[in-house]
Amino acid sequence: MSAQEESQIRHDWTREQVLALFKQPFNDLLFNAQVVHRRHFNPNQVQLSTLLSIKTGACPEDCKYCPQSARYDTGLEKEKLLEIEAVIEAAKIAKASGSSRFCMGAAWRSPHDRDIPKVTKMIREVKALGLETCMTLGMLSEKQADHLADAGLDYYNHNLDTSKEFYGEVITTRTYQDRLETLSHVRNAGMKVCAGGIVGMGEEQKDRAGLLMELANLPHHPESVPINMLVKVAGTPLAEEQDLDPFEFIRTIAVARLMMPKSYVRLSAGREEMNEQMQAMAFMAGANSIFYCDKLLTTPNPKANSDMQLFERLGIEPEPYQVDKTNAEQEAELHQTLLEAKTDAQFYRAG
Ligand code: SAM
Ligand code: DTB
Ligand code: SF4
Repeated sequence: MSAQEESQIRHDWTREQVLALFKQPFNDLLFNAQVVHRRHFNPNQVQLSTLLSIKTGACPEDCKYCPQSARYDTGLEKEKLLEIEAVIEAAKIAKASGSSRFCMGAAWRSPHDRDIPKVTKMIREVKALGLETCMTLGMLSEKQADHLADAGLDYYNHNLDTSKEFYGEVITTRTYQDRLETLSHVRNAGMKVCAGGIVGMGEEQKDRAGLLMELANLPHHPESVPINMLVKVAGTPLAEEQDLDPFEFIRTIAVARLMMPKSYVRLSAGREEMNEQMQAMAFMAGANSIFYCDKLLTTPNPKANSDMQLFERLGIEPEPYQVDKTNAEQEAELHQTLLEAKTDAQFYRAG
């Protein structure tokens, strides 16, 4: 496939085509991904998102990777929904340390309607500090998505986690279709979509390809694609899973970059176990976002100062956040992207 074709916005990938990308020689794959990356992004800037768990543990779902499921004994202290003051305090620290987005996560299957006024207040107050906002609260109804969008939520994170075929090995309490429906409610409500998955759960390459195929074949690519390396937590069913070959992880990032050229690809959970060379290679492969906080939701993440030292050594700078964009400008951008997606899909089919 030519570099020209690789940079097209496509929504019609077959698994064979995705596997062919995975199977390129490593140097070719990295080079192609870097070329596509440079077409759409400054290669020396990385977006910083800070995570906060606003409601921890005791989750009724059975996701086999997750330390927060009530079904596994991981020794986690459960907590109620945080008070607004604690959230604002954490957001101020995130902003002061240079983060541009504040992501709030809750260990819920889905929010109760009674929680919506509390989380919409959090959105408004965090936005007022001049930060982009993201939430991940589980499945959303259409109405709940509309409420979050009305409060000004910029991104909603909801991961597909893995391929359709492997999904049942990992989660049984909600379906793949449930996840796709939540993503569609988020998109229809006008929010940006953050959707990705986890690798290293014992899945095969065809499942990693299947995950990326599902994401790229959505009607509109997620603006943000987190690629998490499984964090193995004692007490979860996946605690003893075998390590994934680090080069296969880098390949997954590079293929995500090729398939979703304009999306931010986030080098997400799992950085604590990666050395600096591996993280640098992930940036080379097209990752351009990280979680920048000492703790993810419940597990450790590299310290902010060690991330800044790495950036310094690599000549990378944090991506600045343009807070002055009006809603109308953002809507015009989204409209333009939708138009381009449609034109590109037509072009590709015609070619
Ligand atoms: N409860 C909500 C849900 O699952 O939709 C939101 C929070 S949940 C913790 C968000 C995502 O974190 C999961 O979909 C999964 O992709 C990721 N995650 C959770 N535990 C992880 C682990 N041990 N390693 C890597 N990623 C993990
Ligand atoms: C995502 O894709 N990764 C983040 C975020 N979305 C919410 C969560 C990672 C969690 C890792 C395990 C933990 O710290 O509990
Ligand atoms: Fe609950 Fe989310 Fe963890 Fe699944 S990933 S157990 S839904 S907190």
